[in-house]
Amino acid sequence: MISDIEKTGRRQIEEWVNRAANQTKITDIHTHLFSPNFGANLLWGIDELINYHYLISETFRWIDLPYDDYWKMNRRQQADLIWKTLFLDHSPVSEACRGILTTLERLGLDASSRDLEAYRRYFQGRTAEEYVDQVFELANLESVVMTNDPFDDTERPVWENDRQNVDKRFHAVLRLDAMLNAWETGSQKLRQWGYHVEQDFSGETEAEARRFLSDWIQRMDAKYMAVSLPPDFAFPEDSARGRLIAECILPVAQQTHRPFAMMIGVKKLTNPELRLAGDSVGKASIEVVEYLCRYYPDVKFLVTMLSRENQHELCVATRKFRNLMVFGCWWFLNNPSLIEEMERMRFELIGLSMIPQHSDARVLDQVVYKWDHSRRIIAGVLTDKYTDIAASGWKVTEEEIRRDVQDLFSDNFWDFVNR
Ligand code: HDL
Ligand code: ZN
Repeated sequence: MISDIEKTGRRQIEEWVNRAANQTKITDIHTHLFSPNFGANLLWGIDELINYHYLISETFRWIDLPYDDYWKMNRRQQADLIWKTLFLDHSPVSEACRGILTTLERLGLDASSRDLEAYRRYFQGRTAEEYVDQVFELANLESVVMTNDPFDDTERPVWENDRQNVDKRFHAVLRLDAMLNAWETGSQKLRQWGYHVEQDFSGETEAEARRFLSDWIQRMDAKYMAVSLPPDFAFPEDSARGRLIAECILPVAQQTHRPFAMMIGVKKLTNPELRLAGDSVGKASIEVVEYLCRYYPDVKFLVTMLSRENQHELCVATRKFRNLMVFGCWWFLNNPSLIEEMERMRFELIGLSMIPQHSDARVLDQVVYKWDHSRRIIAGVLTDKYTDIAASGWKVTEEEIRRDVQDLFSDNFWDFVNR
């Protein structure tokens, strides 16, 4: 039974929280989006939205088509198949399907028409540049943080020849999976680029790998270094990855004051036939996170874990280490039921000192739905939390709610990066 003060407080608090949650511009701290000057690397429009790898795996659950037959199709044919399977033959109730409907509606298109050709016509003749402006406005974004891979042959030339044209709303991150998780090929590429490294770590390998990291952090003005890691990630570890983290990543993170982001728990290519859609999840060790935060107190760690089973212990670890910043509801956790559970757990265990969400958007238009959905869920949980303290007589004000939401949606990240 809610008391009178709660009822009054609740309605007023809900109005304040919703206004703050909708009006506060977001820094989206992890995406796979690209500034338009990266060309085709920036995905946008209805056919890319429908071809999101989440929907590819969901489609294959319903069809017997050989995987290779799908991969031989062009994007339009692939989108037609996904649209028919997940939207027309079955109701689009999954979060990835629902997201497309939210985006269509926010773009002013008629989701009830189910007219894919009409949706395609909407995008004809558009340019990426002007669509970025429209989408940032719709999603109320301040900026996004990209995932930048110097080992990607289509991306590296832009950093070498056209970095002055990177849109200032797109911040860079030095993504290091191709170095840390594939040192044999990674070391070969570093050698090609003039870094004197050897796979067996002989000679000046460690110093040269550090030079590579420093060079690219500077070239990109990378806000942090990042890597995705398997469920069995261990540290310290007598492996190439263990040595690179210990002797290269951590020293450079300390020298540059750039955080090291660990995205832990991805099981790569559980079903390789699905390619990018084939990755899965596994519970990882929180002890590794605790060890790194404890023994490297001068390094800042951004951490997100993929398994639901890791979330509570990650919150507790975050309480223990001020150099640990938990962020987001990553990938298979980015669904309303789990976002709600995770944010409630975080607000109750660590208060407002965390980064509640990132979009992980791969297609520009996705930020519209990913943030619509998350703003609403986060606002709902925050309303409960403020109402709880108001019920005890605490004076909740709109000004302080706006301050707190600004921290959650942007300033906690920038304060951590710049600390
Ligand atoms: O490693 C990552 O950054 C993951 O987010 C993968 O890119 C994954 O494929 C993804 O898009 N998850 O949302
Ligand atoms: Zn990602």
